[in-house]
Amino acid sequence: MTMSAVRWDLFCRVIDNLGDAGVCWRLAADLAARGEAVRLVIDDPSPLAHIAPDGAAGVEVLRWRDDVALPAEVDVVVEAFACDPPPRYVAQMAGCTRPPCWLNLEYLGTEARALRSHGLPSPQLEGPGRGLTKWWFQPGFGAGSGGLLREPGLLAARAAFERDAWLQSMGWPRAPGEQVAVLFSYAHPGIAQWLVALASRPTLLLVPQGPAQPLVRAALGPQLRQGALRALQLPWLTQSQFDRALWSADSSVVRGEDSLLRALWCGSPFVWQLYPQRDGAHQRKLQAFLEHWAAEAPLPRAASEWFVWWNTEAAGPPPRRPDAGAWRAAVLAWRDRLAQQADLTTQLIGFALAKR
Ligand code: TRH
Repeated sequence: MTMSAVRWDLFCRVIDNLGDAGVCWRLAADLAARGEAVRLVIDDPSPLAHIAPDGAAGVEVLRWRDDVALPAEVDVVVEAFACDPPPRYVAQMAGCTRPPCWLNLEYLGTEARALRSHGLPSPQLEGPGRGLTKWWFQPGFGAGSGGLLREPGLLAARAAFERDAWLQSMGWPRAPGEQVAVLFSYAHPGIAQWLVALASRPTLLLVPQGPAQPLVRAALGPQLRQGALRALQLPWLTQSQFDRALWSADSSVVRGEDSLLRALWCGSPFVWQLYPQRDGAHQRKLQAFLEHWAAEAPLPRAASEWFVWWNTEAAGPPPRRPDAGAWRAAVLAWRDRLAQQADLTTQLIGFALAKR
C-alpha cells in the first residue's frame, strides 16, 4: 500500500452462484493492484476459497457482521448490487464530518433504462444514512456507462498466451488437430444435441465446475466420449486459471456476468447464456446486448441465432453453427471498440474521487 492509497470498503452479499463474489473479487484485486487499499466485506467467503485461494496483496477479506465498524480513514464505500451495508455502519458514515463517498455498483446493464441511472445521486431522506448521498454506478457497454472490468495488461497477457504449453501445464494436453471448447453454462435442455453437433470434429471440451458437468456426464456416459469429442470435467480453477481456460478455447459457452466479459476480452467465438429470471428480464437484456453489439460491429445472423438458442427454455435442435471466422471477426471487432472505453476500475476511481 502506498502512503497516498485511497481506502475502499467493498460490501458483497452472495445471492447465488459465483458471480457476486467473482465480480467483487476482480474489482477488489484490480483496485489493490493499482495501489488502493481494499477491505472486502462479504457474507459468504466460501466462493473465494475456490476462485482466489491465495488472496491478493492489498485486499483484506472480512466476514460480514452487523457490527462491522467504519474505520476513520475510509474514503470510498462500495455496496455491490444494492446489498445494503449494515445499518450501524451506515449510521457511522452519516455521523462523519466528511463522510466517505458511497456508491452502489449495479449489475452489468445492457438496456437503455439501466444506463440512464449511471452517475445519478440517491439522497438518503430517511433511515440510518439520512443526509448522505448514495451514487449509482452502472457498468455497461459504451458511452454513458461506467464501463467494464478490464485490468491493465489483460489484453497483452491474452495476446502473449501460449495455449498448448498452458494446457500441458494443467495436465490437459490437446491431441494434434483437436479444437478446444469450454462449456460454462447453466442447465439447458439442448445440451445433449449440442454435444452431438460438437462431436463431428476432434474436440477437447473443458467443462468447469457447475451444472453442466452432470449434464455432460449424463449425455456422454462415464467415459465422457462421443464420436470425435472427449470432455474433461475440470476441478475448481482460480480466476486466473479460469481466464486461461477461455483463452485456450477456440469457442466457448459462458454464463452470468463475469465470464461473459472474460469471453469478450478473450476475443474468440463465444455464446452467452444469461442468468435466467422468472419475469423474462434476461431475454430483454439479451436483445439489448445483441443490439449494442450489432451497432458497434457486424454480428453474423447465425451467431445471434446461437445466442437466442442458448437462452431458449424449450430448445429444439441447435441452429447451424456460425462460420467460425466470421464469428471471431465479430467478437474481435467489438472487443477492440470496447477496449477503447475507459475500464470500470479507472472510471470508478475517478468518479469516487470527484464526488468525495
Ligand atoms: O456464477 P455465475 O452464474 O454468476 C451469476 C451472475 O453474476 C449473475 O449476474 C448473478 O445475478 C448471479 O450469478 C447471481 O456466472 P459468472 O458471473 O460468470 O461468475 C462465475 C465466476 O466464477 C467468474 O468470476 C469465474 C469464476 N470461476 C472460477 O474462477 N473458477 C472456476 O472453477 C469456476 C467454475 C468459476
